[in-house]
Amino acid sequence: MADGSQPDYDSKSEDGDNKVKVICLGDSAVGKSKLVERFLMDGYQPQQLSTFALTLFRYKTKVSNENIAVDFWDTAGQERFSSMHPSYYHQAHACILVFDTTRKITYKNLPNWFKELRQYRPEIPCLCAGNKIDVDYSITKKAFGFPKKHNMPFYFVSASDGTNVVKCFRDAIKAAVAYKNNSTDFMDEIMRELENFDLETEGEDKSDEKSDSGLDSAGDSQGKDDQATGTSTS
Ligand SMILES: Nc1nc2c(ncn2[C@@H]2O[C@H](COP(=O)(O)OP(=O)(O)O)[C@@H](O)[C@H]2O)c(=O)[nH]1
Ligand SMILES: [Mg+2]
Repeated sequence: MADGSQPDYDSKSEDGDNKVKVICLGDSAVGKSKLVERFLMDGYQPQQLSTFALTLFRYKTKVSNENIAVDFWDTAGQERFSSMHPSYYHQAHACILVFDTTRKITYKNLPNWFKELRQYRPEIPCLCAGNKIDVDYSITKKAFGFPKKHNMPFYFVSASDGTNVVKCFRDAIKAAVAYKNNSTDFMDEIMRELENFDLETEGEDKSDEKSDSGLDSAGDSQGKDDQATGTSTS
């Protein structure tokens, strides 16, 4: 580490904890860094990986009684170039795909990020977060087709006021640990939990007939490759 090289996530941490790596992906300025900061608040020790201009934040926790050291990786803005250095994906155990609910383009770009993720990490659990809902809470009445289509847990979040941030990151950690420990049904479990989970806002009418948000159309209609990941029955 001191030389700026990457930690090895196959081995245990210095104090014997199981180690997982969680990455955030999405366009520039969607709030990836702020979300990590919000989740960690004061309990983090950022470490600089000079070689790759990346920062990682180590967070110690427990999942089902196992001590876990989680490294959240953050970029130094490389996402501006619409793709990440392969080292960012290397050995990652879970990914949070983030978009900005106030900027459609960041939602439309999700399939591109997802595609790149799958090139490097075909199997890892992926969660989706629509950030900045504090700007306009009515956005949470809209439906977003992309996460549903890929069977990803979806969270409306706000790094500014903290809505759902802990929930989303805890689920990402659980998914990462389950993936590393070769457990199979963790996503089902998270999805089931989410079905009984409501955003704590002044939700008056919860009709089932949410129409898909107009945000969705462009990105999805041309996403032919989306189907590849959809079903695999054999
Ligand atoms: N209103 C609002 N602004 C946010 C929120 N999260 C991030 N921002 C702002 O969005 C900008 C980009 O955030 P940053 O975390 O640097 O984005 P990143 O490039 O994805 O890491 C900053 O000016 C943040 O203050 C949020 O939940 N609500
Ligand atoms: Mg950032």
